Formats: sequence, structure tokens, C-alpha cells
Amino acid sequence: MSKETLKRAFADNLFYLQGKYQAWATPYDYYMALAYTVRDRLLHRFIKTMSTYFEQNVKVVCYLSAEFLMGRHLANNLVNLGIYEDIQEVVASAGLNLDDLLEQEHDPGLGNGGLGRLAACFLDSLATLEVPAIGYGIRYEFGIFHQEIRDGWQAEIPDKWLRFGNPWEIPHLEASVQVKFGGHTETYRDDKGRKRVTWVAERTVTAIPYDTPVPGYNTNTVNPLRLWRAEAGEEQDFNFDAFNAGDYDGAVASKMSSETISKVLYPNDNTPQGRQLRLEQQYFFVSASLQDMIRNHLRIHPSLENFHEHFAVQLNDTHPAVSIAELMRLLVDEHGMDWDKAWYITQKTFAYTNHTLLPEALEKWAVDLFGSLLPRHLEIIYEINFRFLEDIKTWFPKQPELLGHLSIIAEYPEKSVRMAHLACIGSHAINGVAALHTQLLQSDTLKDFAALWPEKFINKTNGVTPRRWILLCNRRLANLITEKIGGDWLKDLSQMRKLEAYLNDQEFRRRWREIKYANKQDLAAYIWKHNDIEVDPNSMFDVQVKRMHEYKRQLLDVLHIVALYNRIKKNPNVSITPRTFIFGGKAAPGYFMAKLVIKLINSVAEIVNKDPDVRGRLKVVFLANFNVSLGEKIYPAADLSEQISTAGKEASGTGNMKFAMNGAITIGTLDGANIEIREEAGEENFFLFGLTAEEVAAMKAKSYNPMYYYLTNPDLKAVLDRISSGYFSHGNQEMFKPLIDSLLYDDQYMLLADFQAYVDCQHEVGKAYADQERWTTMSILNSTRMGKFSSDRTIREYVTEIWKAKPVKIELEEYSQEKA
Ligand code: B1H
Repeated sequence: MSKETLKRAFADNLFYLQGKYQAWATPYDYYMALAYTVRDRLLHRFIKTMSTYFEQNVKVVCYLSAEFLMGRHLANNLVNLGIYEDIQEVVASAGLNLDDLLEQEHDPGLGNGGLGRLAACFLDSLATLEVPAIGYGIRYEFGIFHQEIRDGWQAEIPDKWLRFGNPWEIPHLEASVQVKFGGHTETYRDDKGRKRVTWVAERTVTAIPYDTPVPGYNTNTVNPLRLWRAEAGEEQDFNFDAFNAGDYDGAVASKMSSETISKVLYPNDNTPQGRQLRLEQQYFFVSASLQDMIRNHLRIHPSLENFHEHFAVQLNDTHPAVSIAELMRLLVDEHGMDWDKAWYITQKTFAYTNHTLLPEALEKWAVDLFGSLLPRHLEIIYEINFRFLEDIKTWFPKQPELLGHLSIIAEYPEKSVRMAHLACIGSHAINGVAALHTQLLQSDTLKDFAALWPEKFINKTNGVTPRRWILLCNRRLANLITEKIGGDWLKDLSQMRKLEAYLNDQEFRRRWREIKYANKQDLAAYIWKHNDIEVDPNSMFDVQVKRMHEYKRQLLDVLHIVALYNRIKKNPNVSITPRTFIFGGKAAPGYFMAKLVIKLINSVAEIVNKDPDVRGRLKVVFLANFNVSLGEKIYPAADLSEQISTAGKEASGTGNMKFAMNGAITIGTLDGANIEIREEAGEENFFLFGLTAEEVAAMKAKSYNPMYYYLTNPDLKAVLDRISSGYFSHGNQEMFKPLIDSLLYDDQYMLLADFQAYVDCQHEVGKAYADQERWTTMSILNSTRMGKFSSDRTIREYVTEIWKAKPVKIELEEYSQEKA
């Protein structure tokens, strides 16, 4: 790939695709021209990858997920193709700045948070490890809303990410499939006299695939992310009868309603929306994806009997769990297979990842709703359940209570389909996403299934891709690492340990600190531009960025800020380590308490930031619209990573890993992957506080009384009283009352029980930061010891232990080598 060729292609694309001369081109035109230039280089590898898979008849991993939070593509593609520096020069020779062009790309937000971003990191690792894989999901027309802060409150703006075109996707109308909904079932006898069922649907929707190439780092592999868009089935395209009768909008009404299926991502993280449209979305992409697999399989195989030897299908939470009933329907009803054989294939095909222990987050569908939308699937689920419970009766004749515990159908409070039960029964492997989470699944959430099939349960601790989360977002650090230990760490993150040889090298330590400082200066400039707040890069950047949720306890962080503020107000000369508190995160639009916490953060910021007594020692900043690209600016600039969920509530967390890789030190509870991060970093390099999951459960069991802490801890009382007094709300004592009341009278997430331990631990953090030598050592060791949390490690485990797939080398021919 010569620079001359790239330069020529860049200029040609501006002219032929954007239709512009240089003189008239906008930065967006240049971005598009560059994107097409890069896309052309990806396509050779993409097509070769597909044909190799086909010719070699390999086993393909299919990752089914309602969310793929990919983040911007351009910089990632440059990095993975190894042409970042060349393109930087090409762009500079046109008098442009690459960073400016990269900022033009709309961040595709087809996910809520960690679950969607995990799917994206996995695709990066799969391609990097040269594993044949395809991501299947939904091409939402509107992704996660854009968040603005107005008068301190969150406002939601629709995310029109496709408005200016998307150069990264390729639609394949010729590969469309039909997806049915509603109607009823009928039985008949086939030519051999066997009883069969057919589903007479009420309506059909066309699913059109859009493929986005996903390149591996430094490999020729480019795997597809295949996202489905819903279009009205042909018969619904246009109702001429209605049209001719003068009913113009009626003529397109059913078309519009079919097309709402892929219209918008539900913006709830960790809380399911029990709406019919959500179930329609789930079935829509599941059915389209399975039909796609079957069609591909039958191109090379005479039958579906070996389907499970060629497809490993991973269910990213229960959102695609209706897959199990759909594959049964396709095999039995559409392809005439016996039930038992079909069931064997189905169980061998699927594996299920659970991502949450929160009971309210486990998906359940009312049987009536389910049956009216998917009548045949409800029958199939009843049949699966009947056969399963018959087995249970024979195996455990003396434990009739097991039937109710294990049944796919819940009877109370309303008759519903428990999707996690369906997923467990229909899969050969069930995994949690961190060691503690898997343990709690086995001892609590799914304990009856774990007792039944202990061998199905397996832990797969999450990971994140070091390409995006170090190389792309922190080039300064990446260059230093590569200078010292060479570039192999990008494919084997455990090599970062080699850097520990420089731990006592003064020059290295100085550069380590300089890099963090420079990253903090960049973030300070961003904050100045977007929030009009001046922050000091010498202060500790204390950061909590993640979705807003009560269990994540952003409110505990605020209580600490107010505690520090109270100390300053009592004695303005008190010595405290200067800190900049940085928050970011979206609240689900209907989640009142989460939105009120955003308002509180902004209200505290308003008072604290301008109080002369504070003298700049505390600054509070809420950064609007936290997303992947804002994360790329924040993680490299953080000193302290806040991972303070109530123990037992955060399944894993993945932001915790991104912070630590970039040299931030964690203050955290023994929750999710924090436990393993602490194990790897060393306990002396981690600030631990708070109740353990076991203690939380024990305290709850003994009836927890938050009021006790309020009445016995004067500092805590002063904090809550200051908020209640209206001090941060222009005298309005009602504004934050719901938050204070929830703490005093319920405190489901035990903030008050952990308050003092948190404040004390933060005091230790402040002392450690004041000792810059100590802090530097801790920072280096956090970063060098995160090898375990590369998603490459996670994916290797899935590949060998669950999917049983093999890497495949993609060879490029002469021609494509050259054009590439
Ligand atoms: C996680 C979700 C989630 N767990 C329902 N569950 C959703 C549930 O739209 N919905 O209905 C959306 C998302 N997300 C997160 O998964 C966990 O909270 C994190 O702890 C974990 O790191 C992440 C990836 O495993």
C-alpha cells in the first residue's frame, strides 16, 4: 500500500464520490473521501475472507446480540490495517489534520453500555485471532439518544446517525429474508402420514442485511458484522385499495408499522422493557440470522444434520434466546426433522452468556403477548418444557418443588416465559462474565440449573481490546511501550509485564508522568470547550463514567464530594489533595432517580466550583453524552477510577479494565471483575473498601436500617442535611428529597453502610496521590499487569472451551496484495 496510491485514491474519492473540488470540500467531505479510501482496502480482505470460509467449509462463530456498540470505525480501521501513520502523512500533504477528520465521524451508538461494547471488543479479537466469525444484530435507524444537559437536567435528542450516509456498510438486498409474525398454527399430515404443524402468519416483514467489515489487527482476516433492517413485506408495500378510496396515509400505514421494528434501540441498560415491539425486534433479528445460517449451510451440505458442527451460536444475554424455539421450528416444521434430532442439534449449537444478577433485569414475556406474536414458538416452548419437566420428574421423583423452580413458564405474578430458563435448557454451555458473577449465578440466580448441570456452567471473565483502548486512544503511552518492549504486546498483552524492568528507571518514570499529564491537558481543553470550566491538570482526576444506575452508586461519589466540601467550609485552610471530579453517563429516559442524580451532580458542581473558600481545590464536572469516543478521551487522562457498585450487583464491569490499562488506580468494592483486577495488580496497588457480597446479603437478611448510620455518623448527617436544606438547589428543599428519602428509608444499595469506609479510603487515596513517586509506581503496575483483561484472552477461552472453532489463515493473492 504505497503512500502515492493512497494519496491518489483520497483525491479521486473526493472528486468522484463526494463530487467536490478541494476548494469546495467541507471537513465532512474529506472524512468521507478518506473513509472510502480505507474501505476499498478492507474490501479485498473482506471478500477473500468470505470465500476462504466458504471454500474451506469451516466452523463459524455466530455472535447474536441486540447491541453492538462499535464506536467510530475510521481510526480503528487505520490502526488494524497498519496504515495510521501513512494516512496521517497523506492527509497532512493535503494541508489537513487527521484528528480533525476523525472527529467528523458520527459515533455509531447501537448499544447501551458494557454489554454492547463487549460484543464490539469480541468482534475485534475474533478477527485478530483469525477465527471465522460473524456478528448478527439489528441496524437501528436511531441508536442510543444523544444526551444534552439543560439547566442541569438530562435532555434526550434523537440520534440520527445515518443522516449523512454511512460509508462503512454494504447492503445486500439479494440476501434478504422474510420474517413472519402473528396469526395461528394448523396441523396436517405429511406424505408419510406424520402429524406436522404449520404456522399461518398474519404478516411478513422483509429483513435486509447490511454488512460492516471488521478487520483484525495485523491480519488479513476481515469478518462481517451483519445487521438487519426491517422493511415492509411486499404485500404491505402500498395498499392501492386504500389509496384509491382517498385514504392516503392508510395506504402506507402497515408499511410504516413493519418498518418501526428496526427504528430505535431501547435505551435501558440492565432493565428490560416488556413491550411488544422489543419482542418483535428480538425475533426479527434472530429469525433472519438463523435463516441466513441455514441458507449458507445448505449451499455446501445436503442436509442440516451436521448444522451444529458448522455453527457455534452465542446468545449475548437472553435478548436473542427466542433463537432456541426458532431453530427448533426451522428444523422440525420447515425442514421436516424429527423432534429429538432437532433438539440434539439445537443444544449443541447454542451457548448462553448471562450478564446480570439484578432480578428485575431478567427477561420475562407474558404468555399472552408471546403467543399472539409467536403462536408456534409458544407451542414449541411448551413442548420443550413438557419434555424437560418429564425428565425432572423421573430423575427427582421426591422433589416436586423442583418443577416450579425450573419450569420455563412462571405462574406468578402473571403467566410468563422466563427467557433465562429457556436459554439454560437449550444451551450446552452457560457462562457468567467474571469469577464472582459466575459463582453467584451458580449459588443464587440459576442455582437449580447449576445443581442439575454443574458441567454446563463456566466462567469467562470479560476483556477489552487493547487496540482501541490503548493503541488508538492513548498513542503517547503506546509509543512509549513499543519503544521499550517492541510491538508484540498488542497481540499478547501479558508482555506488558516486561515494562516492569523499567519500574525504577527515573527517565521512564518521568516520561510515564509526562504522558499522563499531557493526556490530562487534552481533557482539560475538552472540558473548557464543552463545560466552560477551568480544571487544573495537576489536580487528581477522579473519574466515574458509566451508565447512570442506582446500583453503580454515583450518588455515593457525590456524598464524598459534599463531605470534602463540608470540611473546607468548616476550616477553609484544611489541607486536602486538590481533585477534579469528572462524571459522565446516560440515564434511561424513564429512570427518574438516575436523572435526579445527574441534576444533583450538576447542582453540586455549580456551588462548589464557584465557592471562593474552595479556592479551586475541588472542581466537579459532568461531561454530557458519554459514549465510546468520549471514553477514548477520558480513560487515558484518569488518575482514579471509581468502581464503587454495591458488592454482588455489577456482573463484571469493563470500564474498570480500560482505566487500569491506561494507568489509573482503582478505588473499588469487591464486585465483578474488580476482584480479579486487584488480584492481578496486587492489593497494595488497589484501593479497596466496603462490604463484601456476602456481608451485603447477610445484612439484608437481618433487616438493614440505614437511619442508624444517619443518626450515629455526624459527618454523614451533615452531608445529607446540606443536600436536604436546599443549599445546592437555590433553597428548594423538595428537589432532592426523593434521593434523600430513598437513602434514609430504604437504601437498597447500602450507600449509608459503605459511606464511612469509602470516605476513609478516599483519604488514603489523597495521601497516596500527594506522594507522586508512590503514585507513579502504582500507576505503572496497574497498567503492566492487565494482560488478563485483553479480550483476546477471553475470546481464546470461548473458542477452545465453548465454540470449538479453529483459526483460519487468509492468504491474499498477488493482485490484492498490490492494490491493497
Ligand atoms: C449488562 C445488561 C443489559 N448486563 C438489558 N445486563 C438490556 C440488560 O436493553 N436491555 O434490556 C441492556 C443491557 N448489561 C452489563 O454487561 C453488566 O451490567 C456489566 O457488569 C458487564 O460488564 C457488561 C458486559 O458483560
